[in-house]
Amino acid sequence: MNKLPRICVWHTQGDTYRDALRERLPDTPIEAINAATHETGEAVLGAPDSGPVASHGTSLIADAISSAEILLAWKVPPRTLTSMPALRWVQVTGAGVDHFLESTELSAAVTVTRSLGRFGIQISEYIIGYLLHHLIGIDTYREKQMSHEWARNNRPLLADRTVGIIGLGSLGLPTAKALTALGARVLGASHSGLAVPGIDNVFSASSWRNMLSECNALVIAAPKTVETVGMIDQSALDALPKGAIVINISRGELIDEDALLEALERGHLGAAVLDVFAAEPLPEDHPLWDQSRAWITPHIAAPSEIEVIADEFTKNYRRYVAGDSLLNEVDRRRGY
Ligand code: OXD
Repeated sequence: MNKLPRICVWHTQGDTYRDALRERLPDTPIEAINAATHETGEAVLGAPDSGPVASHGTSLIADAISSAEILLAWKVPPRTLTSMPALRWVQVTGAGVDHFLESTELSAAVTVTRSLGRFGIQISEYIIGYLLHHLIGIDTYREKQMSHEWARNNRPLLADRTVGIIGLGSLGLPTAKALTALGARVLGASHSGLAVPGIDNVFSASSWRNMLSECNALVIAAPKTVETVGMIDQSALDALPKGAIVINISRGELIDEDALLEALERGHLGAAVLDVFAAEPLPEDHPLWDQSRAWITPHIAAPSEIEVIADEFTKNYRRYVAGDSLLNEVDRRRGY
């Protein structure tokens, strides 16, 4: 039998990923490198069974990297990819692949695939949870409960609201379907603007601003590309109706954060639900923390579930070995 292609896993939970893959691919050479953090990607532990880098891990890391044909990772620090001469395929453990596509170190010959995980379900639940929380007024009733107050407010329905979704891919589309099932009117924006069943109207990359004035809530679910960075600028925010809710589960860089803060401060926006930020972790002294209309979560809307990602990767690995086309391959030119 030909030698099976080597896999290198680079992740903060590298060992757990490696063990999950070894269960599924017992004959495959798999090395794991535990990165200290996702932010720096810096490695702290050696390859399997090697112990800390400080003792004898460094050369094992170098070996694992230089001989791997396949990389499973969320992100890697500078100079990793240039140390991988055998690399042919990167599977990203998340939905967004911007960290790799932005790297000038990624050779054009390397295929990039992304994971689908259960991100679509996770994102839909997150978005609908926050929308309902705001519409029902859960916090207000909780406060009234504390003071034993029987005070009834209006009870707006999601079914009477219009939600705009920017990005109708593996995250935006399931959300659109779930919202439609609850009776909300959904508008969407995608690069092509092609009609999608169940979505009232789909706008294109050149016409998406036309939908904003109708959106009681705006969900940002588009990938980070040269086209989308900074797209939610002050004029986009101003075009939303007063009191609208902005929800960002994509990448912080899609929104002009200063303009967002200003729109929250002057009460033009009713709320911003933010899972992602231009700088992560959000710096401790960032004004968004103390903005009462901002709802902040630490990039948890759609966590990668190791067992699910391991299943998905294994399926693709078998296709790779068989010479079949890979699932969820990214168009590197388009950026998603
Ligand atoms: C992803 C993410 O891209 O979690 O999967 O941000």
